[in-house]
Amino acid sequence: MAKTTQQPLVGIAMGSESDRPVMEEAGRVLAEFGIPYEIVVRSAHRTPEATAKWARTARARGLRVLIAGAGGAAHLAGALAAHSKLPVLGVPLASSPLGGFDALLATVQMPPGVPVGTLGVGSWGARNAAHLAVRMLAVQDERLARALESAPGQVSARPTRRGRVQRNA
Ligand code: RP5
Repeated sequence: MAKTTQQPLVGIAMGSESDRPVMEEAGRVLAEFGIPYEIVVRSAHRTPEATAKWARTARARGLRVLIAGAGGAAHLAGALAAHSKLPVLGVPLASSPLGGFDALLATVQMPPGVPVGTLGVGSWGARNAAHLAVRMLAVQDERLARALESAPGQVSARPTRRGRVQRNA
């Protein structure tokens, strides 16, 4: 388990070591905002009991948001939401021959009452899960809210003459 030295606020779980390169992109975004996080491998089908325990103890360990990335049979985010009332953000990964569309459907289509906030497939989703976690934490953290306001925007609100959204970066 990788950890920063401070008490982690965000927990990132991924179904396999093979998911790490993509899910570390979420960690990099959190680090940019100075948010301590932990990143672990937990699988809903390979290590179901360890996964349940990680989710059940998350709040007591100081975590405030959970991010789950999984590809094949992508029920990890849903499994975390079954065991924790913390907000769970799901990142479908393109590990299977179906290119991640299967993971997207498995992650997004949760029945009412067991919510998973589902992001896009792969790297974009991992990065946006972290950005969303930052915004969630900023609701009650003035320092973070100010950091968000002064962070360079990825997308300008100003449309171009052709009606497209103009990118700043
Ligand atoms: C899922 O199956 C994991 O989240 C991963 O995306 C996929 C393949 O896992 P490995 O066979 O590479 O361990 O459980």
